[in-house]
Amino acid sequence: MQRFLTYTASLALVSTALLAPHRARAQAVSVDAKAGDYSLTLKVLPAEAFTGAHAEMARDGGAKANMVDGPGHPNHHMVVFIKKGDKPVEKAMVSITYRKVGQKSMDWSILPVTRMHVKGKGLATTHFGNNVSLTPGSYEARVIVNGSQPALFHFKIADQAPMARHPRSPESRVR
Ligand SMILES: [Cu+2]
Repeated sequence: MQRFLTYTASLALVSTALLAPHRARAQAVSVDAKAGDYSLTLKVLPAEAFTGAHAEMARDGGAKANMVDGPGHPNHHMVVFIKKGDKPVEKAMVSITYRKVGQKSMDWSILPVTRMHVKGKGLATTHFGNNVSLTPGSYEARVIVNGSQPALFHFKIADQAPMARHPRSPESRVR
């Protein structure tokens, strides 16, 4: 177990270093919507590291984080920032579902919701979501906060996902 953890941590380091030059080219989505009394901002960013020396995220609750080099090889970080009035919400029951639009299969996927903040930036940067694998296309996401009415978001993922240029592509690793 100890050896496995060390291996995973060093993989995360290597991958962060390899991905870093591509980050500037990766697209960032930011969409606002209301869920009852809550003001939400959905952000879809390049996948973020939760572990290792270059960790950007500090997980502090909720579901397990999807690691950048874990199953599914997530290439994005889909998260929601929540405010009530002007105050960032640091504790909430959040559900996030999403689906690709314009496909035959339109089933909603459930995003396991991790609570995190930006490492070193304090709880005011709290947000909810996870790393996730998204192929290019149009998406909608539905977010419910503490049993609110769902907020509906629409966003697009452009052609170039960061993992597509990764030397160890998902395909080559699976087969
Ligand atoms: Cu995050």
